[in-house]
Parts: sequence; C-alpha cells; structure tokens
Amino acid sequence: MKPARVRTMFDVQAIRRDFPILGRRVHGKPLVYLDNAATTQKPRAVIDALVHFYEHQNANIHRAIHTLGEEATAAYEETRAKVSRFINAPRPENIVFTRSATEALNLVAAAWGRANLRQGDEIVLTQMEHHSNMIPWQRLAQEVGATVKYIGVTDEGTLDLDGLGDIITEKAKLVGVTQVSNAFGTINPLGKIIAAAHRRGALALVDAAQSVPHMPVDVQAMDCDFLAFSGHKMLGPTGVGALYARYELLEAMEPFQSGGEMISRVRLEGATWNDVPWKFEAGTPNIAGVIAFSAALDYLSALGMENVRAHEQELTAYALDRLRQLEGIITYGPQDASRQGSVVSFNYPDIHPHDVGTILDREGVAIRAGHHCAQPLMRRFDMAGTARASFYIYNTLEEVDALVEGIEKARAFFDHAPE
Ligand code: C6P
Repeated sequence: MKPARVRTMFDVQAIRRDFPILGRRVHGKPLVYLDNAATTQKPRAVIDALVHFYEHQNANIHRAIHTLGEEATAAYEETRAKVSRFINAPRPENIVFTRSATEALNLVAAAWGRANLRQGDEIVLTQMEHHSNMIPWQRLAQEVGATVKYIGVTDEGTLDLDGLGDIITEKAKLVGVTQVSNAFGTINPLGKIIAAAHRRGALALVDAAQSVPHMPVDVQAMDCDFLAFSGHKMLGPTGVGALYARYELLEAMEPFQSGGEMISRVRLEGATWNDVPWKFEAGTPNIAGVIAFSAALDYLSALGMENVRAHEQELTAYALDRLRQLEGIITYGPQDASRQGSVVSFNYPDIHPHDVGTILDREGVAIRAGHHCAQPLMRRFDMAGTARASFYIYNTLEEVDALVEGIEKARAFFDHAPE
C-alpha cells in the first residue's frame, strides 16, 4: 500500500502495523476494512493482553484468596478505573461492566425503568435510535402503561428539534438519544436535548456506542445521567460493554440480574445486595475481555481522542467529497464532516445495497449494507437500507479511493447487466 496521504497527528502506517489482520488479503486483494461501526479490528496489544491473561493470570475475581485471583481482580478493577477516566466519570464506581452497549441499555430499562415508570409517564426517544435503545423502552412502556414519543428526523438526516418543548413535557421521565447515528453518522446536539430533559425533570440517557470510540466524551461536561457503550467498537474484545450512571441513581436502583457476586448476605428468606457497582454484575463476568479492554483504552489514550476525531473527520470529508462526484448516488446525513461521525451512508436508487456490498467484498472492501438496526430511520426515508462505510484510526485516504473504485465497478456492472 502507498504511504498514507492523511494529514494526521499520528502515523497511520505505524498504527496499521499494530493490527495483524490488516495484512490479510480477501479475494486476492488487500483487505480494506470499512465496517468499523459494526466492530473494529484489534491491535496486537489487545490480542497479547488476552493471551497473557489466560497464560499467566486466569482466575475468577472478587472471591479467590490466592495470588492469581488477587492479580485478576486488581487488573479487572484497574480497567474500571481506566474507563471512568476515559469518559471523565467522577469515580470508578460509576461504571458497570456489561456484555455490550445493548446490555447496558437493557440494564437501565430493567433496573431503573421498571421501578420508576408508571402508567401515563412518557419516554422520549429519537427516530434515529438503534434498536438497542428503542426496543427495551417499547417493551417496558407496554408493560407499565407508559408512552414512547419520538423526536423526528429532518430530510437532512438530523434531529428535528423544532418544538422540542412540546415533545419533552413534564410527563417525560426519561429522554434517550444516540450521540452519533450509526446509520447516517449524524452527530446530535446533546447539550440542547439534555438541558431540555432536565428542565422537565426527566433523566437523560445517551447511547454512546458510536461516539466514545471516536471522539472525546466527558460525561460530567455532557451532564447525562446514563451513558452506554461497547468495548468491541473501540479496539477491545467482543463481550465487554460499559454503563456509566450517576452514583445516586445506581445506589437507588435494584439489581439487574441475580445470582453470585451481586449479593451481600443471603438467607433462605431473602438477600441483601452488594455495593455499587458490583450489585449489577451478577455471575462471572468477561474477566479476560475486560482486562484486555484496558490495553485498548491505553492504545486510544496514547493517540489522543482529539487526534482520533481529527483523523476520522478528514477521512469522512474526503469520502463525502468523492462520493458526491459519483453520478446518481444518494448520500445521507448532514454531508458535513464537522457534524458527522466517521460514517458515510449511500445508495444508488436502482441497486440494492447488498449488491453493492457483495461487489465491494470481491474487491477486498468490507462495508455494511442493510438497515443497520435502525429500521424506523430507514422507513422515514422510505428505503429498506443503505450501504455504509465507516472509518477508524487505521484507515487511509487510499482506502477511501479503493471504496470509490469498488462503487464505480458496481455501477458499471449493473449498467451492463442484461435487463
Ligand atoms: N451498531 C452497527 O453496525 P452492541 O451490539 O451492543 O455492541 O451495540 C449496539 C449498538 C447500540 N447503539 C448504537 C448507536 C450502535 O451503533 C450499536 C451497534 C452496529 O451499526 C451493529 S447493529
């Protein structure tokens, strides 16, 4: 591959050498991995941390009195502290480890929502939420007799904030919003929405699955009450997610799942709960995954999240520019890299996005095609899905060129296909 042309604060070619998978070929072509919104690749440091844990430290945590157990517990809790610093949470106890962003969002709905929502209450979401921040609330609303309302989406693919005050009324108990749309890349103006929620006495829940991996996130500056994200979308192993919540909320909440570890004292008649946050971490967690996630956080911290954002913004701006020059293509979202995360979503009206994805795959270019678990947003634009390329720290402008060449091949293929 030619040297990267990206004017970036870090050495992309050096970064690429840290990712063993980027050396692989697909259908005889160099892999161009542009499906980072689904999951990112893992650097050697994360892979080594997993292997190191299993070779040297493997033990259960919080219960062993032997050396391995103590080391594993210390490493696990050290990751919690690192996560809290990464998003500027006041303390490590604000962080609950989960399996994923999905589980973190379900935790809020089950543990906070079920205890606090009643008949007639309102939950305000947006029309661009990922299903993970929609379905748990729809189900809960049905169960308790609450209503789900939605902030709409403009033709530009941004949130329609006109009349926000009419949508978030005093009946609202929770406002849930994604910071960055996984389908279009839209960056949402959280400050305005969170302030509106708090003015009405509602809590603010942020789905940060597509923001924490890509830009500096400060939960205290943001003033959110809950925030959820996944480790695997930010260089970490699969099976690790995190929920940030204000400490008083966690203290007042009932446990999510029940079993070992989340208890303090158990009698045949009943039980009392462990302290926050362990009362939300029933059973043996993904110890190896959490500990290896620490290496991912170190990797991103060494790069600096402002630099990560600057690099991705440059890639996105370049991709938008190149895509716009393709005749007949439709692109979605703000079309402005300063208001868009590292996602570009597009369609040819007469080619199914899956076909575009399949042809790109033959060129070694991995993208995602479909509804991106955001079916209501797709319906808003009267389409079944889009083709989506999403970037990360190791992507280059040359890879954007490879994407565009692949799309041109797909266009040419369908132009010449028999009717
Ligand atoms: N979006 C995508 O390709 P999990 O699966 O729990 O790690 O993350 C769920 C999730 C929640 N919110 C947002 C905004 C997301 O983008 C995702 C995951 C992937 O876009 C898989 S559908």
